[in-house]
Formats: sequence, C-alpha cells, structure tokens
Amino acid sequence: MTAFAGGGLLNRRGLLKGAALGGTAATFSQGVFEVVHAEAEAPEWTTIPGEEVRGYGLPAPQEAEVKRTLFQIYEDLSPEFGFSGTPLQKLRGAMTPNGLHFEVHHGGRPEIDPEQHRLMIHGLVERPLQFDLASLDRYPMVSRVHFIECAGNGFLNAVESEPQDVGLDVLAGLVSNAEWTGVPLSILMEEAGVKPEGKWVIAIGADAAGLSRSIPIEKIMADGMLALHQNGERIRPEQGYPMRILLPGYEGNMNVKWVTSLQVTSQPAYTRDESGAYSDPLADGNVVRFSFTMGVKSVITHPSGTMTMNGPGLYGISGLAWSGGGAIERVEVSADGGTSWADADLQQPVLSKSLTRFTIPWRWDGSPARLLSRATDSEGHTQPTRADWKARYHPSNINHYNAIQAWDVTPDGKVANAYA
Ligand SMILES: Nc1nc2c(c(=O)[nH]1)N[C@H]1C(S)=C(S)[C@@H](COP(=O)(O)O)O[C@H]1N2
Ligand SMILES: [Mo]
Repeated sequence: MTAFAGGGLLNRRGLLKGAALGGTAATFSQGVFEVVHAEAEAPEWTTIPGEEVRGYGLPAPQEAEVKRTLFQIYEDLSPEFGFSGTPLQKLRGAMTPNGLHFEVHHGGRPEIDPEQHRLMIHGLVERPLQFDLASLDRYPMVSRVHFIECAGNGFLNAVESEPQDVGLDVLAGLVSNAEWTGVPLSILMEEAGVKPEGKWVIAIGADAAGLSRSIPIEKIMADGMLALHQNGERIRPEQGYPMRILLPGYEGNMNVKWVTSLQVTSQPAYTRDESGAYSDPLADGNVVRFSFTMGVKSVITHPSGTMTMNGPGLYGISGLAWSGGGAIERVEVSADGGTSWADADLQQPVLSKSLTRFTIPWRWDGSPARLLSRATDSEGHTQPTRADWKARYHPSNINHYNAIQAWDVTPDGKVANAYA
C-alpha cells in the first residue's frame, strides 16, 4: 500500500485493496484481536430491565461535555450580548443537532409567545399582509439543507498575529447545518404583490436588539425562506422561534431571527447592523458594504487543535467544507504543509450551500506534520492562504475569514492551530 501524496496520505481504494489482500494490510487499530477474544463477565445492563420510555430523548449522560462553547465578551456589562460555538470537532456527519446549533444574540434570546407573534409584510406592496403562526402553517412548505455561518466566524485567526492554541469550537464554531422547512418568501411576496419600484426588503427581528437588515428583492424571490422548522421540529428559541428568515449562503447576520416585519422599499435602509459591524474594512482604506455571500471554506475536524494523537499508524482524516456560492466541488488535503496535495472523498449527497463532509486516510509515521485542507466550490473559487486573505483586508477586519486552516502535529501527537 503506497502513499499517493507526501506525508502519508492514502488513496481510499488502495487502502481497501491492501486490506483485502491481507498480509501487508494496514489496520486502524492494534486492539481488535484482543477485544474479540477477551473473556468478560456479562455487564450489569444485560441482566436488569432498562429505563422506561420518555417523551423527549437526550444524549447519553456520558456525552454531557459535548456542548456549545459560550462567549459573553461584555460579561456583566451586557450579558445578553453573546454567542456560542458549535463543537465541530466532537461531531460527525454533516448535520448539526438542534441543541448544538451555534448562536449569536445581539439583544439576548427573547421568550416569544407564538400565539401573539405577528409577521407584517408592508411598504411597496399592493396588499399589506399580517400573519400569525397558525395562518403560516397552512402554506405549502419546502425543506432545504443549508448552513448558516456568522460573518465573524474565524475572527481569532483573522486578528491574532500568533496562532491561538484553541479548538475548532473557538476557531470556526460559528457555522452550523440544518434541514430548514418553511414557506418560500416568494409565495408571501407574490401574495402581497410587490410594486415595480420595490427593490429591497428590510427585515426586522422582534428581539430587544431589533436587528434589521436590507435584503435585495432578487435574493428574497430566488431562494429566501420563512423558516418554521429545523431538522423536523419547530425552530429552537435560539434560532428564532417561532420564525426566522433563511437566506442560503448569505452571511449569518442577514438571517433575521424572530422576524416580525418585512418592509418592501426602493432603497436599502443602511441600518446599524449593515453599516457598522457587518461591513468589511479593506487594506486600502475602503470598506466593503453588503458583502452578502460567504466564501468557500473548509476545516479538518479530525484531528484538530487541542487533540492528542494516540501514536503513529493509520488515521481517518475527516473535515467539513462549505461555500455560500454553491456546492463543494473538491477538497484537497496536504499532510506536508502544502508541498503535495491529495483529493479527499466527499460524503454524498453534496448539497449546494450546505456543509459537506470530506474524508481521507492518513498513515502518520510519527514525525512532525502539518495538515491543511483546501476547498474549491462549483463557482471555481478556492480558499486563499492566510497571507493572501490578510493582504486584502485592514488588520482590524474580522468578517468573512475563509483562509486555509492549518494544524501542526508534533512527534508526541499534540495537534495545534498553525498559520501556513
Ligand atoms: N433578530 C435577530 N436576528 C439575528 C441575530 C440577532 O441578534 N437578532 N443575530 C444574527 C447573527 S449575527 C447571526 S450570525 C445569526 C445566527 O443564527 P443562529 O443564532 O441561529 O445560529 O442570526 C442573525 N439573526
Ligand atoms: Mo453573526
């Protein structure tokens, strides 16, 4: 079995063939034979009745440490301004469990009475409309799998001059993936009758932040959704219960939660949110206003920062890739700091504007290694190096960081954030 890229990256087909032929077959585990043949007393749980049925399932109590990482950067000054990162390095597959979807709240998570909540569609429309949840539930709905990513995801790598030795929950946890179900905004807008001069929609949330963003009418009509369900169940309070705007591929901030007003206008509103925090200062002193689409990005989740490898041998490298511009076309992985690259396998189905799982086997020989992943999307965009990304923006910019993530592996197996 031969490596097909430097640093021990293996072709999955070659790996399976080697195993079938026996002899030279590599194994991922040293323990299989001993475990199969061990004599063990029947564990207690095979001898006594189990627990009764319950109305809502929860993870095993032993998995209690798999939770969101909380950030309350203003502490007591403003405890309701906070965000929490998804522990990407503790999850497999491409979907984010609802209880682990990342959160960003500018004015706290409101406790909304769904019976009293209303959504207004007004402004440059023929027929202003007001909806309650029950009336929306009658509409034809669609289900789509999409990621949401905060524009500020990756802010530490963006601004810190030295790589911080923290995990993926901190470095890239402000992205999550769910199957969203709701009413296409085009249906609601057609019912209201958008006037020809209606070019923008100002969406406002019912939270204390009154978060508001201007959305081009083309995006609303193309694939905008009024999302009511998340992975089947009603969307969680954290995600905007009872309703939020979903704009596939657009920066998280525009996906207005707890939405209560959609006003059709001829101009953007230049709200605080879009003119302040969510504009991107460039190196040349200009500012990008309305940088809607999230760039192509990938991270290796296994192994990743703060993990320790359990000795040399075979490992399944695994990670996530996504792009606001479309589907993931290709993910290349390097185990030698970018000298050579190999194509990872993409887990099917590869969906547009959705997290995509990639995998590639790796034989680690115990020497220092630098792992990188580099994604390319269906629009032909490829992730920049960190140096190229930094060169484009002002040093203060934290938004739209999508540079290649590097992990250094030391001979004793420590995995740490690195700048490549
Ligand atoms: N009404 C309202 N909508 C909001 C926010 C908010 O604070 N209030 N936060 C925004 C930001 S900055 C992001 S990144 C996403 C996060 O969505 P999530 O909390 O469901 O992950 O919601 C956006 N929508
Ligand atoms: Mo955000």
